[in-house]
Amino acid sequence: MPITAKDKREQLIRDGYCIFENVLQPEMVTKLNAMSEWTIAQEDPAHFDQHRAQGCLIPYWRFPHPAFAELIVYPRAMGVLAELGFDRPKVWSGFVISKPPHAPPLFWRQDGVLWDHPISYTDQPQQYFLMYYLVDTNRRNGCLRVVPGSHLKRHALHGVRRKADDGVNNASDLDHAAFQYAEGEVDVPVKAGDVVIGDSRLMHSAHANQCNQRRTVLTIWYWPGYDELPEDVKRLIVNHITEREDWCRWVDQTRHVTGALVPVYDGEAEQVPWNTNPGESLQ
Ligand SMILES: O=C(O)CCC(=O)C(=O)O
Repeated sequence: MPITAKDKREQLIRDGYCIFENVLQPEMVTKLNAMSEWTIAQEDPAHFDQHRAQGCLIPYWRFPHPAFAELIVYPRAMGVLAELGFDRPKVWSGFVISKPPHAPPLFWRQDGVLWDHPISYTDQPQQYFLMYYLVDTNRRNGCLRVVPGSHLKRHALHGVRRKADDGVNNASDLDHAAFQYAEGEVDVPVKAGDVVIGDSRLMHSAHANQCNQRRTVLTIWYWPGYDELPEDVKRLIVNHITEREDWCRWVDQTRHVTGALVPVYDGEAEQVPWNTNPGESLQ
């Protein structure tokens, strides 16, 4: 597959993220805003207290809505992945993450799960997020922040220890190290309809929403070069879906739309252990 977006691909591999502008058409942004509001209205109030730092974190299969399935296969997004050289991506999870007005910042995090596998210490494309903000974002309403290059290089944030009930997820301890300024961080403001593509291992966070309007992002995980991944990684990817009844039900119900993007693995390999903490090989 020829790579036509060479500069962006280089940035994605080197810095861990890149942005494509105007990917969603305005009608799609309107439709997704309506879908997000509907989804948020279905959720249990306790969820929002537990996830105050994110606002909410609602997977697409929890309250299935056709607009989310449409977004997963959105032709212009698939076109962008193809420009980056990925014409056979597979999809994984995806979430509505929405900060209400006057909401706290997100804590620093990375979302790699393959740290037990040597592939995590290479620049081979693995797991990418596609993030669609549904309003224009800036520092005041909670834009994304990232530490460029932190997917490949150890940063002080990798040493920040987390415990259960440490006041981070529910943002009750904003003095925690996971909320502080990070060396090298940059803001990533975007317009509604742009897409931010990023490496799951990238350290990222978001500013507080100090405005009166909700700030929603839809994030979808893909495995852009699935066919090239090792067998034990493919096994982990597929197991993660098949272990969840609600996710499998969603796959069955939306197969006519998303079928080509659902990962399949029929081999004999055992899955690599799920590990979200980088080992010493990350220097
Ligand atoms: O809220 C955001 O801007 C990003 C959210 C996110 O990436 C996360 O919760 O992992």
